[in-house]
Amino acid sequence: MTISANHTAPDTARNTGPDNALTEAVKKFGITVEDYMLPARHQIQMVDPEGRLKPEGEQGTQPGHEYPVPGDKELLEAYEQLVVGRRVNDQNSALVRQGRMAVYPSSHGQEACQVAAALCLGDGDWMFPTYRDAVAVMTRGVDPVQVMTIFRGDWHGGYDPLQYKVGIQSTPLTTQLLHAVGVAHAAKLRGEDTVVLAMCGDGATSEGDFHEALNFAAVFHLPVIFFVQNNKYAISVPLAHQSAAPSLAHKAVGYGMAGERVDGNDVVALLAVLDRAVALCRDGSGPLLVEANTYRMQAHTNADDDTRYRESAEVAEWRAKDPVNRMRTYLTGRGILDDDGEARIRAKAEAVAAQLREGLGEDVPVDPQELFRHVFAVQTPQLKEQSAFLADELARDAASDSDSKEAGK
Ligand SMILES: Cc1ncc(C[n+]2csc(CCOP(=O)(O)OP(=O)(O)O)c2C)c(N)n1
Ligand SMILES: [Mg+2]
Repeated sequence: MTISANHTAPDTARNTGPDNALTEAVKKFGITVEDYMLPARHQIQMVDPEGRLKPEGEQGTQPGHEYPVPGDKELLEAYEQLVVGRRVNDQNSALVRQGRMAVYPSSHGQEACQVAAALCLGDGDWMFPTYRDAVAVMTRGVDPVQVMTIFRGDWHGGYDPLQYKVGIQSTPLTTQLLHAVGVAHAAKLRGEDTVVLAMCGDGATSEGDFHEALNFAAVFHLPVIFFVQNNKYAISVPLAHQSAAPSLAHKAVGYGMAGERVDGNDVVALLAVLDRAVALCRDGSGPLLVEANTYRMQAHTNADDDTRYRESAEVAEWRAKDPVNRMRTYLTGRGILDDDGEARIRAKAEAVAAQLREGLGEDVPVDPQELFRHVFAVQTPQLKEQSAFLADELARDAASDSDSKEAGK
């Protein structure tokens, strides 16, 4: 996408105007614009894989990249959603095996990213998810059965994007980033304080649309957070074959936006970094790029055999960094979570799983004539002819069915 002359940037160039929100924000941090845009030297990690809160000096923060630990209420809510998210991932994988869902790209192991992406947003904000972000969409408040509708081969997306301010779960890689940027641009022109969270994977960062979306968002100072879940694989392609950059967060500075990398299996650090990113975007200091360092624990989808391209030892190494266990240990250790709390949360997760089994267990009523609807505003003669042909065939089928029933009496 070339930015043409009639797309004049609505405010001053980044480093010239005294009113530039980003420059003002950076001044507040007391560091240079470059040091602000470059990610901190280390990824932000607040709770280690053993569930211990790290001392402040070891969390990977540095001047201008400091993050307070989120409040207990937010952390407990996050844990609840982690447990529900894990249960939903595993329930859906079982439903695929039972033929109740056509496909499910599981986010098992990535639940911390999913939950934080939804919890950092306010009611008026927008989320643009991918096919792997069903748990994030559900955490945002969309009915679980509606969220999964897209994965059972039903023809529509399941939910109304406008009602929930959640785009459809995009399968064409990275198209959703452009939609996100468009919504952010519109919100800014209207003077709304909407923040837009745009999600993609590590593989998607190689798409042309990724470049176009980031460049446009940076030039127009749009309130977008590009949230990259680096789960180390794009189907069978490992990260080393995807990018030679020191990290995906480093890509941000090339566009003129701030980048940060965070432990994607540490929901505490994720919430801290994303909460601040939302606040910065709302203040006019967007866009930002946040890279979450995580791992896809299961195959790409049920149609993929991951043993053909990665070692089980690598998967085992990441199992030890599990986001759900880590948070449980941390909260239990702090006395925020006890056995009763755990039992209540588990019961809630079971209730959501039961809702999915029930909702997705019902057959979808199919009307074959829908093949011809919603394609053209005015139907073409060929489609009309095919539709009539199908109607005739269906009527003859129905008649022969009832004849054979009569004969069988
Ligand atoms: C435009 C486009 N090209 C190719 C594909 C096929 N495809 C589906 S998923 C995928 C890998 C994406 O990897 P990544 O962005 O890392 O996301 P992940 O699946 O790991 O969450 C590819 C190449 C697609 N869906 N869309
Ligand atoms: Mg990936």
